[in-house]
Amino acid sequence: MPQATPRTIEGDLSARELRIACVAARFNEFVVEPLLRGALDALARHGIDEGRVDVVRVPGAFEIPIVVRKLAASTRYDALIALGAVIRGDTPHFDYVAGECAAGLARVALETGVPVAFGVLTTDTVDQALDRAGGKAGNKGADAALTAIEMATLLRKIES
Ligand code: INI
Repeated sequence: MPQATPRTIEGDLSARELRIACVAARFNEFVVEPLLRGALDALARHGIDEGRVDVVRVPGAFEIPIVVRKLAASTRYDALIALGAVIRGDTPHFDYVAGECAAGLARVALETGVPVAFGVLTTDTVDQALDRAGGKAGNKGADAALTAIEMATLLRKIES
C-alpha cells in the first residue's frame, strides 16, 4: 500500500495583499529608526505597497503592547510589527520594560489571533543594539518584517 505523506503547511513571503502596521518606540530613537527602515525596506522588497503599511509611534517599549492590541482588535491588519530598543545600561527599569513588553505582545497575539513580530531589541549595551539595527549582526527590524509576512500567510492558509 502506498504510504501517505504528511501535508506540510507553511507560510511564504508573498506580501502583496497583506496589510501591516509597525509600532515603533521613540525611546532610543537612534536605534529604533534603523530598525523601522529595515522593516519597511523588507516589506517593500517583498512587494507590499506603501499604502498598505501604517507606522504608529509610541513613547517607549512599555507602551507598545496596548497600541498593538488596539490595532489587532481593529481587524484592519494581517500582522503587526513591534519595534523598540531596551538597553540595560544602568537602568533598573530594564527588566520591567523588556519583560512587560515581551509578555504583553505575546498575550495580544494569543488573545487576538493576529501575529505580532517581536522586533524589540533587549541588549546590555548600545553597541550590541546598533550591531542588530543594521550593523554587523544584521537588522532585526527586517527579520521581524519577514516573520510578520510568514506568519500572516501561514495563518491565512490554516484558516482557508
Ligand atoms: N523604553 C524603551 O523603549 N527602552 C528603554 O531602554 C527604556 N529604559 O531603559 O528605561 C524605556 N523606558 C521608557 C518606558 O518604555 C516607558 O515609555 C516609560 O516608563 C513611561 O511609561
